[in-house]
Amino acid sequence: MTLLRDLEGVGADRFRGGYSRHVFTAPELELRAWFTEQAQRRGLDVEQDRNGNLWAWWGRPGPDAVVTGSHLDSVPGGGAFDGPLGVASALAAVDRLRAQGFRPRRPLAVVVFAEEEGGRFGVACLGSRLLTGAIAPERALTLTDADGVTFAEAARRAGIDPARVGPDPDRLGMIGAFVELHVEQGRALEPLGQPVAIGSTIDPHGRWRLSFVGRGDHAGTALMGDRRDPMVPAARTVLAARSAARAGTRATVGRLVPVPGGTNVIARRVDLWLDARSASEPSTREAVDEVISAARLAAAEEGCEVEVREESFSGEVTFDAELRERIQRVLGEVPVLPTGAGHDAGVLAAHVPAGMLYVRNPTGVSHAPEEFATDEDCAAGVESLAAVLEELAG
Ligand code: HGY
Ligand code: MN
Ligand code: MN
Repeated sequence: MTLLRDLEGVGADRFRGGYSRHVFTAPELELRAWFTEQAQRRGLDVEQDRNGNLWAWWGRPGPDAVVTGSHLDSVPGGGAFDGPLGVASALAAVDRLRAQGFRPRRPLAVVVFAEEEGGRFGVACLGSRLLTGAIAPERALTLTDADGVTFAEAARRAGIDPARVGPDPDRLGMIGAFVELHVEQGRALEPLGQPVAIGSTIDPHGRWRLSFVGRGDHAGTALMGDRRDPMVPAARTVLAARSAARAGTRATVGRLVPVPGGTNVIARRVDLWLDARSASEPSTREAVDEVISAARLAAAEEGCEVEVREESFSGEVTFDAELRERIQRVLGEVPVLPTGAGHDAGVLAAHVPAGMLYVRNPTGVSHAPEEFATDEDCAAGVESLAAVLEELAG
């Protein structure tokens, strides 16, 4: 997709592969500047809200606005499409509508939400959670990144007044409908031979941090029987996540950080993060409880302490039925898909009519460089999004 090609290379991560574009870091700020320039070139008025989300308005901001967009930040080593495809497609849809001589009869906005992945400060959908009051500003402001920089400090450097961070009911109240286009994550459309789908639900999902504390020592001199090595219960917890993931539940440890992390050093502390999801909250929590019990047993058997903290949890989301039917009428017979991936649309869905469009990903892979969508399918996504926006704002 032409607009996406503008972003190639920005935040390329030579060590991890893919892209690392974390909120308010140089690459993401570069993408924000790109978005602002592209939106202004289209005559849209761009503003940054109190929480660092960008809003590009076609027409004066006002009630009953039709809003689309997504995010520009990525996971570490992420793909090129997760987030930016929704933003670029929204700009391309504006082009298409303007070329048709369309003039919205309701305010229309393209939004870029901040920190959707939680890749820097650990809480997913931070920008939309702040907007909707789903996270307390005090908690958000004190979140820290791997270097100990707080969200407050990073936001301040990005021109945001930390004292104003928090719920924005007036802005939320302006949204009449929100539709997010996103690359498919999983591989349902390829076998169906369809380029575009409509979202139906988002699985309940959460993140837990487990911190194991033992005794640091020399790898070569500490006798095995004397050790309190936190890496051992951490490793058993990773395996427990795999065995707890049954009957459709997904449990993952993708991030594990030993301290100090030396080759010849027995760690004194190991932090790991568990990501758990399934179609129901009870089964998600059941799996998590099983993992946590295994972690506590493993820690005790190794003479280590363990602290468990739920960092975020999102309940099941069912997108607005009326909006979905309206989208369906516009797009005709396209598949309707559930997803295990969280999105800002899922956060907004608790407050405003929200919906999603997915563009086929032939690899099905996401959160990795292999994430992909063909130009033809991206064009089909833009055409679908433009038709939906015309229906909603016309
Ligand atoms: O983790 C997720 O599901 C989303 O990509 N933030
Ligand atoms: Mn993602
Ligand atoms: Mn995403």
